[in-house]
Amino acid sequence: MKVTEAEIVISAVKPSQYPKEALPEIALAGRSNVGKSSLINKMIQRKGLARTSSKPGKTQTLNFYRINQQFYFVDLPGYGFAKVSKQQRAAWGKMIEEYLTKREELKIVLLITDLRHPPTKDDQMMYEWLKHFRIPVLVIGTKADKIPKGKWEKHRKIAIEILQLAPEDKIVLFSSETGYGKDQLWNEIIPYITNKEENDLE
Ligand SMILES: Nc1nc2c(ncn2[C@@H]2O[C@H](COP(=O)(O)OP(=O)(O)OP(=O)(O)O)[C@@H](O)[C@H]2O)c(=O)[nH]1
Ligand SMILES: [Mg+2]
Repeated sequence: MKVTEAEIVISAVKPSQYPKEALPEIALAGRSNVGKSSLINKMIQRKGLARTSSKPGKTQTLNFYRINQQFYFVDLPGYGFAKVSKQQRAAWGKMIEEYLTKREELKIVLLITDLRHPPTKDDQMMYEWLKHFRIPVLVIGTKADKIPKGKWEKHRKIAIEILQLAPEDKIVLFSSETGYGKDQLWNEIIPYITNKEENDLE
């Protein structure tokens, strides 16, 4: 996919602020600091459009990035970040849950995990939760550049086991550093952002 336009439209904290054009949305969920915002930047080739940080807890709102006037990437705050208060965590949890369970425009969640490490308890809970609500999910193992290629398949298998991945799901390996996995990821998500009727005509 050639990205010609990418812009942040809104940093939302409540549903009344979500965009109203009814374009399809792809949300990114995952542990804090795992590389969600970096993945968006790599996919759209815009360094720094989604703000990233080496410190966890950078993204604190639902950030809607409109791509080619065609769809949105929705960058969610990360979970599992210890340095926020209980109240803050509960508020984020509610904000994310409300978005994920009620947003009709949401087509698929990219669940971003760190390929170097086995998925955490939080990752397991998130995966189960998405499956429970029948929200389509694609698991990404990112930061692949940080481990030798020879170990990738072993790490993928461990993640499949720990998440108890359903037969219909898969794990896409990715690196925001090198761009590895970018084309495969576009191929996976394009069906979710293209208009069904248009497809039928082709
Ligand atoms: N080597 C390498 N570093 C990465 C990769 N993806 C992200 N990083 C680094 O990991 C750190 C966190 O990246 P972010 O994209 O801000 O992570 P996030 O998941 O958006 O974090 P929160 O907004 O806090 O939830 C930054 O220092 C990135 O440069 C990757 O694929 N490879
Ligand atoms: Mg972020």
